Amino acid sequence: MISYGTPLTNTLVGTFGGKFEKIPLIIIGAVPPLKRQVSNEKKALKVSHWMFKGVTVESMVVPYSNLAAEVIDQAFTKCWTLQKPVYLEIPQDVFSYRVEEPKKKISREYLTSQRSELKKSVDEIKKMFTKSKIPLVLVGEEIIREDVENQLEEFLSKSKVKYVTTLTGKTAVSEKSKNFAGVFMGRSCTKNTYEIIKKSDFILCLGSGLIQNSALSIYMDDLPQKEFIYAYNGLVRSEHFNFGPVVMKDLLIELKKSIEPVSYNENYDYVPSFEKANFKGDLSHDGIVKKISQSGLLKESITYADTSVSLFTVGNIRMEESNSFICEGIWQTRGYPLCASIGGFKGTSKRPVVFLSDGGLHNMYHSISTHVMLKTKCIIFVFNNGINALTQWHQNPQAFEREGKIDEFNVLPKVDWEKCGNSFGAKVFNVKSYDDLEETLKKLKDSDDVCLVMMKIPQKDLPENALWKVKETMSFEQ
Ligand SMILES: Cc1ncc(C[n+]2csc(CCOP(=O)(O)OP(=O)(O)O)c2C)c(N)n1
Ligand SMILES: [Mg+2]
Repeated sequence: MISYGTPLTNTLVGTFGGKFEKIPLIIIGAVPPLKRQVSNEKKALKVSHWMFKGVTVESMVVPYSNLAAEVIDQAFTKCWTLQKPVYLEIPQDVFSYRVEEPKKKISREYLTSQRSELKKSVDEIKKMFTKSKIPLVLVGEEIIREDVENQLEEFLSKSKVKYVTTLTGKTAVSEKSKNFAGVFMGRSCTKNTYEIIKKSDFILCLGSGLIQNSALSIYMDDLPQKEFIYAYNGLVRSEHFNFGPVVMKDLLIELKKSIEPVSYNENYDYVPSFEKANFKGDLSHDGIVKKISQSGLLKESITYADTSVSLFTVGNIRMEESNSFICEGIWQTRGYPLCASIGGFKGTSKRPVVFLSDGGLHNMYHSISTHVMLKTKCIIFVFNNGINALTQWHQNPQAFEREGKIDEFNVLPKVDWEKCGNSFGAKVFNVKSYDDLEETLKKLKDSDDVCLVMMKIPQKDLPENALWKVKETMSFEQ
């Protein structure tokens, strides 16, 4: 529920995200009485239901009449059926109006596939599988939103097709299977993952609306030409056709029946690049992530990753459980995992493990207080490199070379994070070496506190799979 003015405009971007990613949000805008809105029009910013039209599937004013109950039920049903946001505007004079209780329970109006469109889709996909030498499936976030993880697992294990997930689709399916070939991060993929994506001649994208990401330099355009079929949002399409409505669940069931098992001549086994890290000298992104994932701490918890160079390492952790990883693969608000983990904890009761950048901590440190209040037992691992590394990586990656200089404006102000964490009631650990990290990890397992772990890493450390950008600029300069 949001009040009139700036709070409402602030929610527009998030609501758009909800529409794109399929999140059933109900936004209730509390606005002044219609009469006052009209007289205020010239003075105040007019936020109304029409602004929400483009970012929701239903946006309406709740009327001061017998229709109110019906309008509300209609909006809720649409929100639940399409799994997308709706906006209900309630003028102040309607607040005290009593509405009837709903006559029946709100339920999802099930969307159905058109059988002939479903058949055409399966035929086209089958044709491509038969023709292709190296087929690949790219799995995205809609698999979780549509609750079809089991149907997808069954199709994948029967067809033996190799699969990669997007960052937002990470853990939609098992990462333990031999057919799992990693997470797509453009040129920052782990070697074998990039290899199979580059070489495959046919990619079937299942439920992946969010693939490319300019903030992280994740582009499909870097790859050689290949055939794609996309199944997303009730449609199955390629350059040559567009079929629908085809519901994901129906499609997966039919694909399981129709696609013959495939085999590959080469080995594309998934090996995260951080596996090569050793535990000598200074802490590094890769070494830290390797040590934490080996410790078993991530089991039975949910991992949240920040918008930062660390995402290139954290995104490659092979997760033990399905639906256990959350990252903001497209909207890019750094620091958001500190807030998202509060919602994740309320929804699952699972202990949040947050991988945060120091810039992210600067942005959202006040959320530690909410974690403490709600007893989330959140563990916050902070990559304390003292700089805006991702920004620097984009602007001038040569700064990361031995002789390079980090730009002044990318150096973060120093903060006494120990005092900050303590003042909110968190337990703070300062980690400067792998021995410190190992000791801390032992303490974290049994701790019931919200723990802030400040990990000191050199300014110029980058994950192994982010180094390509530094090397590329070097050869370009020569
Ligand atoms: C709220 C917000 N402000 C600014 C940005 C732009 N931005 C993206 S990454 C980044 C710097 C990253 O530095 P840090 O958060 O410390 O992560 P690092 O790459 O150093 O691990 C900035 C400023 C953003 N994405 N979100
Ligand atoms: Mg930083």
